[in-house]
Amino acid sequence: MADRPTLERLVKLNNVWLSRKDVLHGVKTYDVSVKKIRIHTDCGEVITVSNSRSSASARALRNSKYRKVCKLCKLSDERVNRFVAKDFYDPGITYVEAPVKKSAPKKVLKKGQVEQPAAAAPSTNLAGSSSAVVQTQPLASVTASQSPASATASQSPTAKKPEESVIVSAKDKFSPSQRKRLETLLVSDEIDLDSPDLPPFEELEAELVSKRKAELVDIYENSREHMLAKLERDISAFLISKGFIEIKSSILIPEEYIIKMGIDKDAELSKQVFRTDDGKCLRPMLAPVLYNYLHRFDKVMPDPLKIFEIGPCYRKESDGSSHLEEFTMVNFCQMGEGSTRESLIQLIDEFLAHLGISYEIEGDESVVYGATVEVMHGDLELSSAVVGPVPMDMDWGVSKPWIGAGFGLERLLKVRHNFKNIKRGSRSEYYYNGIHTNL
Ligand code: ATP
Ligand code: 9VF
Repeated sequence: MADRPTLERLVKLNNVWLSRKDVLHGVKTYDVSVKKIRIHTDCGEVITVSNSRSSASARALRNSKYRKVCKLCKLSDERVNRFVAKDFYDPGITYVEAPVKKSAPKKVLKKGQVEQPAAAAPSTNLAGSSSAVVQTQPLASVTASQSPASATASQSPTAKKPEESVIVSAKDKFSPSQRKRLETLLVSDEIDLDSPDLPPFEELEAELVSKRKAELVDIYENSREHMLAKLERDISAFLISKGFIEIKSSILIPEEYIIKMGIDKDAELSKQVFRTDDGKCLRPMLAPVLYNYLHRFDKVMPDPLKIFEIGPCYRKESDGSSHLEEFTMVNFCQMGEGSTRESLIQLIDEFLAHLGISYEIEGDESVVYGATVEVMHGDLELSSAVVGPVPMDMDWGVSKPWIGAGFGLERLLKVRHNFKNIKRGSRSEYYYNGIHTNL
């Protein structure tokens, strides 16, 4: 048995199209992409819809019910009759109707529209401690210019009683989805969404959208730099000025490097590694290849040897606001003379002073290195730093004292820009320099 005919097949065989208002059009041409079908009707309309068997358009075409025929399309009776006769099934193939899904229909959200929660809770909360008096809107004043979301909000049980004053808790002023949209539009904590003095959702949303658009245009007209790329360039220039040589190595590394770093199969970090099927993995850290460089360049360069690399690292993570699965690490290390704890701390101090980021130093234990120097900003770990030698050096052919530190660049951006979530400064299609791109 075959599945129902695709939308493309329905269009191809009948050469007609049913509009949302059940008006029957003639199809002049159509183009098909991986997911969509774009129909050019005989009357000159262009419609793009999902090329799915289960879409409303496909169902409508299968049901062959039309309300009227488009006059401009000048459809022949033969085309209309063929459509009504349901002549789109291939003889010899038995088609099945897939069971209708019980789940709620997918909501299509328009630009700027915010999805309402399933049970649109009224915003009344008489028990609320920080409360504001809100004048509810009479239904008649819901204008066409309001977004469907705001219209729905106005028709909530609270709004049904016209011109009535109710006490609304500041915390409940916005529905969960409205709050989510506003949080997305805020870059840091520039506005307290629990403040009682805020304007209504649609006003605040419009205000924030225009502010964020202006900021993006400003970037486009002036700096045109991505904050993550710029930070990488700044750090690179700083370390080069301090005598470190820049390395760029492969992001795909042999899986055995993980074991060689003392991370055995049962260790938490081992489970976080993204493996490919040819004995390689996406590097979760820069240290293995830096070890190889220390070993090789020690035979070439004068002592002390100072190297660094900046680049993407990958780890399977579950904790959201400070962890990314794809992040950028800088790892700098020095081997040979002067590689002491004091010089490590001095270097970290100069590095963070250069970036304008405050920090505290703490001690910790790591599976890889044993004792580490943790560089913290409040509760957030900015870096793990180590004073070698460590026993593992033997496996990498390294025999001199060393110091090294690894910093996550997105964590540095999070602190510098006071982002609530680390994603704002990461590689992303959703945020540009901390600004949401869906405006
Ligand atoms: P945490 O304990 O916070 O998960 P970690 O001790 O596993 O970090 P290290 O292996 O020491 O991290 O990596 C050095 C630095 O790289 C960290 O201090 C942090 O700045 C950054 N880093 C590590 N993992 C991530 C991640 N998943 N997302 C963003 N940055 C990360
Ligand atoms: C400290 C962070 C082993 C001599 C080439 C350099 C360091 C930084 C550790 C990183 C890691 N280590 N996430 O080593 O600088 O490796 O766990 Si080296």
